[in-house]
Amino acid sequence: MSKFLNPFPDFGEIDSLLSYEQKQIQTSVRNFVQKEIEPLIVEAYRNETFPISILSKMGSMGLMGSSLSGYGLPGMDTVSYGLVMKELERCDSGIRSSASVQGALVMFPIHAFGSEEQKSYWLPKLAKAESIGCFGLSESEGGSDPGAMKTWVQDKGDHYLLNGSKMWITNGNLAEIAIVWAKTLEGIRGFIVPLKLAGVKVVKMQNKLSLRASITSELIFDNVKLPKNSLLPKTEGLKSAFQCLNQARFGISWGVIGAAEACFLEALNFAKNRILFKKPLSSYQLLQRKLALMVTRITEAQLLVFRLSQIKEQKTLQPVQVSLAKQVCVEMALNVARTCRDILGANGIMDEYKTMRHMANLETVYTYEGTNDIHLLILGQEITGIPAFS
Ligand code: TGC
Ligand code: FAD
Repeated sequence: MSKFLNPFPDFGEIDSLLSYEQKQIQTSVRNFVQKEIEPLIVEAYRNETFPISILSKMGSMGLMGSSLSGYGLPGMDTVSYGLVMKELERCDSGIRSSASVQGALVMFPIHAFGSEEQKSYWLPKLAKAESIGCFGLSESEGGSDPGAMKTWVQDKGDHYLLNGSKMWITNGNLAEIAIVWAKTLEGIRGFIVPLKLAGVKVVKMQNKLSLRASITSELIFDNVKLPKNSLLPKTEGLKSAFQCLNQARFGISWGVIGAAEACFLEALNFAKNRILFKKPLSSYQLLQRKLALMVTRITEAQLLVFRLSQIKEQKTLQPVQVSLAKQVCVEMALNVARTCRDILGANGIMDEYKTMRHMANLETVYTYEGTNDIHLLILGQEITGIPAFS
């Protein structure tokens, strides 16, 4: 077999750029996923449940908030963090989502905007997955425009009063706390909301046709009395919420490449073994064109995220570069998954093959964390200087 396909497409020779430690991290996460998560994923997807037993194992492996440091956190470098996301999403986008939300959307805001007391209490627990968190930004009336949110918090002197609702919240029914973004007299702020408080209702959203191995919930807040220490004191408007999204969007850009590689390898293997018109399917020009284009697109994405990781490591990565990566990588992965589904023929619609599960998941990934359109509009604004959102 060509050295480039042993075992995954590596025409950019990215592997040769990885340090010994980065390769060790990738291998140990891949082995963990294959042994502990792959055997559970099809059942979880069929039953629309999350395989909860894996959370504490992910915690003990340092996969929660792995790029954060201090408070006993792993402090992984940017490429290692990307490789973790990629290996998780090679199995299922819902599995990567659980770690993205816990790390980038719950631990990151506590780390970046929390008080010393909040950080030292919550970060070690969340890192070990002894406690699970969720992130409540989107509401039912237009997730792309979070500034139009209706959820609000009033300062009542000795406590805060929270009212409103959040929709499409990953990990909601698994979570002990939610990072809730709400309007206040001083603008939008973030709060750590314990979901056991009186007046909080968490409702599982059922019958999704995508990201089924992930829990998605609605959070309803009816006159919830929040203690004063719930406020994340350093949050300043929507931009603090967007800073969390930058972290998660970056991880998604790496993650979806894992899903694309998984689909590609499944389709390649199928095409090599499928005999049609007396020859292997892979011997036909039309097939080879599809395979060649997919490897090309995957390689472009691999090179892009590696380069942006170097820039992130230098702490100069701009949000617009993250938008570019999220848009390019997710669109690539979705197109690869659709092409692979086609190559598998009728078999491709069965869950014995992973490709259609990835394809359906990627429809969610295309939409959440800023839709593909929103990221193109962010790029358009950067290029022209004209915001076209409204
Ligand atoms: P706009 O006026 O443009 O900005 C408000 C303030 O925020 C600053 N800012 C950013 N700062 C850091 N990083 C970014 N990416 C930033 N984007 C904007 C901006 O400079 C401004 O700062 P200041 O100092 O002037 O106040 O805000 P806008 O309301 O007009 O928003 C524009 C738009 C459309 C780009 C934004 O709303 C957007 O990104 N919409 C998409 C919403 C979204 O991505 N939601 C995701 C919800 S969470 C989720 O989906 C989790 S999925 C779970 C999983 O990962 O599994
Ligand atoms: P809308 O904003 O209504 O957009 C609908 C369509 O309009 C899209 O095609 C969009 O691109 C387009 N559009 C929007 N604005 C413009 C414009 N100005 N110009 C042109 N076209 C435009 N949110 C959280 O806060 N926390 C979570 O944990 C979370 N998890 C999620 C899990 C799942 C499974 C899903 C599906 C979503 C999740 N979300 C979460 C919500 C997600 O972030 C939103 O779905 C997303 O931001 C898009 O919002 P919307 O669905 O309301 O679509």
